[in-house]
Amino acid sequence: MNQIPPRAARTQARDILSQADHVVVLTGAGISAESGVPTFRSADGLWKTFRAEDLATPEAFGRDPRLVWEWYGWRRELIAACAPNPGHAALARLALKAPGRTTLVTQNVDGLHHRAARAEAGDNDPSSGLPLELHGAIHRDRCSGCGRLDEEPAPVDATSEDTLPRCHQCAALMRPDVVWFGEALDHDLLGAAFAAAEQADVCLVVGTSALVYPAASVPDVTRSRGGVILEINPEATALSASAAVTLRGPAGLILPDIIS
Ligand code: BJW
Ligand code: ZN
Repeated sequence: MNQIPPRAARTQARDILSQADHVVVLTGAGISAESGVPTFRSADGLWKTFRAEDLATPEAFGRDPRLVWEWYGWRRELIAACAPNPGHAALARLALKAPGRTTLVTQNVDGLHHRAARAEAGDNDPSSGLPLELHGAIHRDRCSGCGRLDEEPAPVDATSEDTLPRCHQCAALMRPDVVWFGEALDHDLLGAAFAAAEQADVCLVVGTSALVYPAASVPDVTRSRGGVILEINPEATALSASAAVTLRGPAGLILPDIIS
């Protein structure tokens, strides 16, 4: 895990990033691995122990909302105990230093990019460092009936179906505000991500297996418009063959090195 790619590749990545007019960054679970948040498909990933069909689909929630809430309650607690790492901080600096030049797009629901942007911005406006969260945010509740959001829900009691949170507007069950398999991503967020990918000369892809669509199309959009893909991942992925530069190693070590 502590491998760091050769100096020449890091220099090349630094040059590509500094010469770009527009950069789109796509992150996945791997950027938060060094913060202690489990990935999904790595050797010790969540999908090695848990079945996505039982926990991360609307059908699973319809069948057994208590089980789904129990799992999300456990993950909320785990994530609440984690903090952004130097990789999140470096990306936040990249996005904050020239507003409008860099767009952060994440598949992660852990909120760590947000926290890093606020920390790096200090007393300044953090908004250009905030990511488009394509798969939602695990700390928020959303009504499964009327869609009402609750930004600061109370901890969920998943001891029985009767104790699960319900909407105070329409009485339907509340659910985590995340995107499950088979559900559409937010139309405006996805549109903004693809628009940034079309405009970008560089798509920096960090810590994703690039297997889940439509998010995995973001780098392809940049490449189809003549831009290049720069990948940071300790493992080869579905995207590696299309990347102009691949830096094999942990994001928390590599990103601070290539982003000044
Ligand atoms: C490190 C590291 C370190 C480790 N540093 N790196 C086209 C083709 C085939 C299928 C489809 C298709 N289009 C749609 C589909 C179906 C499906 C899909 O993509 N399935 C494939 C898996 C086969 N997609 C969907 O269902 C999506 N919806 C949709 O398409 O809707 C259509 C529709 C339209 C209109 C009406 C209705 C429907 C929704 C997908 C939602 C995904 N949701 C999840 C759960 C989110 C909530 C939660 O967290 O509980 O999102 S699944 C999970 O996978 C999560 C992630 O965001 C997502 C991606 O995972 P990610 O981030 O890539 O993580 P890993 O674990 O896979 O990879 C980690 C990487 O990090 C590894 O490569 C490591 O090596 C690396 N790494 N340490 C850097 N230190
Ligand atoms: Zn409601």
